[in-house]
Amino acid sequence: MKKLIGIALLVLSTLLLAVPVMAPTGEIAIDVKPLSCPNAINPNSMGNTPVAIKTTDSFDASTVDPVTVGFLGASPLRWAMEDYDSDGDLDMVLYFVTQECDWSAYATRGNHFMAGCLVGETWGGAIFWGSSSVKITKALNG
Ligand SMILES: [Ca+2]
Ligand SMILES: [Ca+2]
Repeated sequence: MKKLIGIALLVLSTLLLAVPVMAPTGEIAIDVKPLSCPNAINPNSMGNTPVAIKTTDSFDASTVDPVTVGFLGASPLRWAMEDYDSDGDLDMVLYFVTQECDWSAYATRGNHFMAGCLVGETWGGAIFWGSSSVKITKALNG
């Protein structure tokens, strides 16, 4: 019986210790096509779509684990820390191959707006997400 209580206490203390490691989740600010508005996208383009993760009072973009980030189902080709909005803090700008992004559910016609959703994790395991409007300029070919 004493042994069981000991094991129970051990399990309990392990759980309590694990709590601070469990990171919070939250919505963050992103900017599709940084500094450009509206965020016009031709889903048939051979190029890349840049998306900035902004550093704000409540989120530090340097805590982002870039390989966990997905934008409309695509993984980033490359990324860089830069102060793209010139507000004095470093943001993360990620580049996605436009044709790897899943526009198919939305791009049945040209010239309309949809939500560009980004998800990812910090190095500490906190899940975050962000969304920005995107203007689809052309219907998706094929
Ligand atoms: Ca933009
Ligand atoms: Ca900045």
